Amino acid sequence: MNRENRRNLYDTAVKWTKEAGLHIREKMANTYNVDTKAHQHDLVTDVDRSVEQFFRDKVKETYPDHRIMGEEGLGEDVHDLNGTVWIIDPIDGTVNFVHQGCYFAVSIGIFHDGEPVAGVVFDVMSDELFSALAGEGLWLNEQSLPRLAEKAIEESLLSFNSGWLMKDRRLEELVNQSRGIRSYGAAALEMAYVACGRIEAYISFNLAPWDVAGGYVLIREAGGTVSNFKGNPLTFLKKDTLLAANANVYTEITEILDGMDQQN
Ligand code: 2AM
Ligand code: CA
Ligand code: CA
Ligand code: CA
Repeated sequence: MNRENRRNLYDTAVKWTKEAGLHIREKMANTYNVDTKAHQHDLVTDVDRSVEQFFRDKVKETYPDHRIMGEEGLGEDVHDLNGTVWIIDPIDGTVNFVHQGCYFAVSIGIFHDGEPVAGVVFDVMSDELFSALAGEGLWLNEQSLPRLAEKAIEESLLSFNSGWLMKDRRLEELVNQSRGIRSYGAAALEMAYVACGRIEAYISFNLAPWDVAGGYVLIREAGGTVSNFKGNPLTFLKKDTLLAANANVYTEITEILDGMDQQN
């Protein structure tokens, strides 16, 4: 894909994501249906489905040869990243959306033959749109963002949810050594915050490709590091663990976690 096509694809993804944001605001003004999925932490609404449908219709109409992998399953069953693939989370942070009416995002990651092209994460209620065009830069709304500066863990804010702390006590050491822990309940937003330097790392034990695809493109463009807990690159084809961080904080975190492993 040439540079002009990549730029056009990025511009289109940003435009549609803004439209999706307006659509969500309209839907929020009315009642919508909420269902539980796998367990009580896991909700889905009519709005999640209609936003995914919106992207599916737009992509199919404009780029019939592109494929879509979306959380709500309205796209294709995608088992490889050949050609152009849109990885879509129509609403990331559905529990926040339902309970708080804020702190949720639309997340889009576009890949071509496995390489990132564009990432868009839109915090609809705060009107913050984080976007990246691979190799060309990273923006918060119209403002270009710099690459991340080096930070020590002592001056870093980290983000993970409390359930993970109960599951893996090694995280206690990160609580001790960092400046503080935050937990926002929306993976795509937390990755966007790593990319713009509001927090230095985001950790999760179980995320799907649509949770991480948009944020991955942002963090990569910011010069941060993203992998699973084993240090392997994400495949965007299955659920996985995630360590997404400012590059040198990433190294410090892996040293702390590996050091704890050796003590056990
Ligand atoms: P979602 O809102 O799109 O489902 C919550 O801590 C974060 O984890 C959200 O980004 C949420 O995305 C994601 N997540 C991934 N799998 C989940 C699950 N099974 N239940 C709840 N949240 C999940
Ligand atoms: Ca969900
Ligand atoms: Ca999600
Ligand atoms: Ca979702």
